[in-house]
Amino acid sequence: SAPACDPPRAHGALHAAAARVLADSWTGRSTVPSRGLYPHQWSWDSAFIAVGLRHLSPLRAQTELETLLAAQWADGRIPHIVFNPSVPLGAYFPSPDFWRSSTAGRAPGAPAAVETSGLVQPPVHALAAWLVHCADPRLSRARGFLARVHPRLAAWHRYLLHHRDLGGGGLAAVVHPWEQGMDNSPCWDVPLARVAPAPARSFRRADLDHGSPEDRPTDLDYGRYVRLAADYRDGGYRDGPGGGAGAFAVEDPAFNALLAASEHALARIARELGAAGTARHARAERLTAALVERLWDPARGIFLCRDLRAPAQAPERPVPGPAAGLRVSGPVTRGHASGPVTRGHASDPVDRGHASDPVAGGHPSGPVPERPVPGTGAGSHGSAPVPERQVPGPGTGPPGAGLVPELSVSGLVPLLLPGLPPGIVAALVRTLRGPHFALGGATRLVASYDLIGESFDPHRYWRGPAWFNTNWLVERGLRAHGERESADALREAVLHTAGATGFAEYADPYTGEARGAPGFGWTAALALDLLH
Ligand code: 9YW
Repeated sequence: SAPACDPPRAHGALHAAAARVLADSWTGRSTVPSRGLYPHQWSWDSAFIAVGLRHLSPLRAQTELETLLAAQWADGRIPHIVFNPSVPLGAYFPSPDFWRSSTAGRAPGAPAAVETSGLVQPPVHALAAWLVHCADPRLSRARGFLARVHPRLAAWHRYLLHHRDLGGGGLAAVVHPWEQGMDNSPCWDVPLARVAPAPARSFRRADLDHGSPEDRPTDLDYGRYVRLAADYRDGGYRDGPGGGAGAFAVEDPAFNALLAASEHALARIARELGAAGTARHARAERLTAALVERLWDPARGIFLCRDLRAPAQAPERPVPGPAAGLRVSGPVTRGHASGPVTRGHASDPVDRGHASDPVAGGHPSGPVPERPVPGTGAGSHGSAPVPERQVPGPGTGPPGAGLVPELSVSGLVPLLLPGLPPGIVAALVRTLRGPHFALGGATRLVASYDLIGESFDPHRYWRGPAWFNTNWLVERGLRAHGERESADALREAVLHTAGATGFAEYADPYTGEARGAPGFGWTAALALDLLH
């Protein structure tokens, strides 16, 4: 049955205002992130938006995800943008004539009936589908919602784990900064520097019609985004040898943590459908183990990105200690780091701590993993938490081979995962409160990037501003690990700032001042979710 939809009285106005943003952004089948800046359907935006919409209309929330999934490619990828044919071509760049999905993407099976991009975005969808189901299980069952989305979500995860395990260590890699969703994060500065930018005069940035240039990525960034996307397109959007991706390949902590969280959610979905979800939970734990093995930096107390294309030679000069901010890459490791990793425990619910979401237990079964994750002890059933020290990277010097020494909110998002070793949870919480993020001290919201990092900029997109989706994820992580006071404070800060900024796209992490587009979809949706 549907949950109570009465918002707390004090937040009644906020609830109504958020609902208005979502109503104004609804196109009939899906929700735009922003009418002006982003007038189509975006993949991870839709997932977050569905999480909020479920409190207003479970039917609209289901439709939101169904519309996105209808644009899935035959190889399983969920495209990062689904274009609305009634929006003029010039309203957003790159438009369908750039992506040419229905022709250039024929090999991986792009749909013919709808134009999409050929990139992906973080896999929040199974988590969103489960939460949407939980808002009104009766409606969900009556419409066969989970039965219809389950095979598509399973194919999506299969795509990521098979076609995108470019490092061979059991994690999915992104081949473009737009795929990870934090476009101009300082984490990409070194990997992107190897990409020859497309000439600025070869494209027109529609985003600058809506946002001020100092809040947005630079022209040089865009030149590189365009080059990478065009190369991928010209290789027919094929992954692996012979495909167009190549210059940029990064394993990102948030992307993979969301995949693991979504595997846990898929296990619950399978169970609701009468199957067991055990294999899915086990896979989520293997992903968690691979995250720890490949991306955890014990010295910095945060997960880092791994640059799979970092040059193989040793650094030429001494490498600075933690947080010194110099960007020096160590020798690349293409394969997985050595040493077996024990699987973590598999029974913790993704959504524990949220009283409104029914929590399914972890017994599951579901499809057998199509391929064991190398180096993670696949097939065994160990129940010990993932060991913390089997991590590339010495305690005080450079991070491990290929790890990018930039502290981003992405490295905090794995807090979401139930199977993280307690020592890592404690270290992440310390990092959140310490000088790099100062949560509860100088800031009330989690910044997108290291407050004392040399690339920090409180206004420039993913180089410092606080974003609402990542704050929602960190809030959930804090709550899942029993950090109730911090979670409550963060929740209040998100609600306050969302309301005070008119649901801005992002905000100055110190002052809470609105930046970017107003009336932003996921800001309104996730504020609504936090009200429940
Ligand atoms: C782009 C829509 C998207 C988000 C991304 C954000 C930005 C730029 O806007 O991407 O042109 O796709 O970085 O996370 O999904 O809101």
